[in-house]
Amino acid sequence: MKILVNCALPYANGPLHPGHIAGAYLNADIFVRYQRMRGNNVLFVSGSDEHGTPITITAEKEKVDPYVISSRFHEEHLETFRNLDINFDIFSRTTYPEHSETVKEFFMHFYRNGLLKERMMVSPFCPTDGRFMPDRYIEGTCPYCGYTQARGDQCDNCGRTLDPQELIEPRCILHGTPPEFRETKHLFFQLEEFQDQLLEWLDTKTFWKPNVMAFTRNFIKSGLKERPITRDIGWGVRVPVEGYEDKRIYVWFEALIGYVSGARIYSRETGQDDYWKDFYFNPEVKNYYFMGKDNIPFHTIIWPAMLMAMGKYNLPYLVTANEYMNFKGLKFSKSRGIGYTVNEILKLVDRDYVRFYLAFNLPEGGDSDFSLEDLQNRVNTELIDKYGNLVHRITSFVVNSQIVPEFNVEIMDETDRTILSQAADAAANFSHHVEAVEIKKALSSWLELVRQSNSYFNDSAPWTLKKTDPKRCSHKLHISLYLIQALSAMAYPFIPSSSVGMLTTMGSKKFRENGINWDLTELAGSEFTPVKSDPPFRKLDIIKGNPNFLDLKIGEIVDVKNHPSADRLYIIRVNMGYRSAQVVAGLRQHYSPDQLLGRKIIIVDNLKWSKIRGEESQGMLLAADDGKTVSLLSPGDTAVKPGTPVKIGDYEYNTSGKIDIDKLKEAKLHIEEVDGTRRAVAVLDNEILPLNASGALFSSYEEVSSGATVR
Ligand code: B3M
Ligand code: ZN
Repeated sequence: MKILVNCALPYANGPLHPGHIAGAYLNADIFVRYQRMRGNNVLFVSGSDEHGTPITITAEKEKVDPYVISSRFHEEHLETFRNLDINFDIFSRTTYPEHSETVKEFFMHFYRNGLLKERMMVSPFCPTDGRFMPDRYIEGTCPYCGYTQARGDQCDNCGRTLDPQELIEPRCILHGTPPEFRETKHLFFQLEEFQDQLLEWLDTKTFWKPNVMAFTRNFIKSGLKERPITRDIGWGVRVPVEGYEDKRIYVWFEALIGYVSGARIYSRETGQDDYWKDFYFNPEVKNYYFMGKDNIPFHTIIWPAMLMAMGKYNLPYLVTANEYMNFKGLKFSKSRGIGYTVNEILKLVDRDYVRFYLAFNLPEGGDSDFSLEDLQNRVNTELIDKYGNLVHRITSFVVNSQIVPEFNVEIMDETDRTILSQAADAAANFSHHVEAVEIKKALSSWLELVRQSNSYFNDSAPWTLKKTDPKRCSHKLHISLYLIQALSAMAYPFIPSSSVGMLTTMGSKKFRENGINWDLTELAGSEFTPVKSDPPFRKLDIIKGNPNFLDLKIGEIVDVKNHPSADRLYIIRVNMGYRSAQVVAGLRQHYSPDQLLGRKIIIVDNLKWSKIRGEESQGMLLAADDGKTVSLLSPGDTAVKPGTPVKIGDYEYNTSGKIDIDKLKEAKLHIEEVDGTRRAVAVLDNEILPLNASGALFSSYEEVSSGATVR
């Protein structure tokens, strides 16, 4: 059977974090590996989404071509997927010429069939640069919440979608000048023509998950409207129509076509030009789409409408979307320093452990939370204690006792029959859940069989039977080996390289002869000659190694008042992004309120709160003091946002809890020359480590000498 699996094309605009992987890629890879074990012929496609304004904005900041940015992250994403054993048949690029050709075919088909209509729109035009600006290039004050840095398309503070014309005091982010609003023509895709056809089709999707249906119905509720699919921008796929030379196709519209172009490119590269066609044109072939929840309407409405407009293409069979995996309740963000990238985690943790934990914690039914502590805990208790140990105990017992494991139907007892039927049930449930893309439930069926197999092996007590009933001992060992063979086969989609290692250790004849195959879950024909080996897993021990007990954050001073009853003290209000804190600080002899207002500083966020002369102090601002000068610490990068965590060397805060001033002193914060510049450093585990946030180091606002203490 042929199956097409398409995975949302990640924007080539930043590193992948666990949230991305848990959102769409790991579950797809698990699904694909399982389908291949069942002998199905899967085409597994994804690629880099290289267009769009986030990439051009990064490029303008770095003063390079957008292609430089997207190439950098394309390579990085490829490496991340490779390191995680997520193996697409093709990870394509939307800057490939074959992609623009495919887009052109779709576009011209729509154009000729009257599905693209020209309309006038009002858009921001930057008079300084003499060009139209994408909505994202306009910033201003949000009319709803008053946030001063709302973007033209959305307010990051209150989350509302915006039109740049709604912004108060709008300005262009490149030039700082106010935009004019001018008329400009665009082509609109006639989405509403497909409303009835879409509704009818959606009615057949009774097996879709509730979150996907809810998003979709919600999108349709207000009625489908025509949508502009061209943009006034210079980076993207060209519009193959006269009069549109300065415009480009809207990134979402062409990125979706990346699924088809990716399959075509794969076919050409493997020397079978027509290979892709069956996947899209043979109605027997099911098409699966995997993505994060914010991508749903594009895949359940826009893309199906485009495919309907094309005529003969297969519509999605199943669209499945996960919710978000967060980091301590916040969205992962490299630029804001929240959480880790996948590549950072892979430096500490084996790929199969990462895959196991992300699968265990997949945000399938709702959002989930990632933490390294939880990762270590789950891997050690669920994967290693329960499963790895079982595999090792069984194989090493057989090797050491030199008993030949042999199944003997004549001495089957009730426990044997029970465990064999439990194994059959587990395999059936597992299949059912993976096929419905309920990955966490599949893993639960597996864990259940792990638990049952542990009981079976313990209750069998082969160490006793060995002396009392060698024949039965050999029989029970055979069943035990069969159980770990079935478990390893079921675990393969989750932890592929470890499973292969274990099947090799247990000397599975079927595996030796046929490789990874669902047949390994069947008892019939199973034979084993285990070999001596080390335990399959080593316990994770990464957490207690993190000595950083300081929760340091970037703050911005937003208000300064004199303390009513202490003439050296200020009462300072600090914006920390997600909350604000009141801090009492002895800075009155060193700074005027004007000098402090608006400054970015470091605040110790896990210091016990205290009352200082009757006023509450909810943290401490870090300042250097060399005996002559007292100076606040300054972030090297002034663009760093309030709330950004400050790391010490590579250490994030280890979440160990509140501290007092004496504990703070143990970190020996001071100023030290690092590569010729005076920097704020801490001493942890006898190592001098610089404070840093978003890659930038800290110095002091005013000059202080090396060795100055920081408090
Ligand atoms: N690049 C959005 C995202 O990465 C977008 C998906 C395109 S799929 C055709 O979330
Ligand atoms: Zn707002």
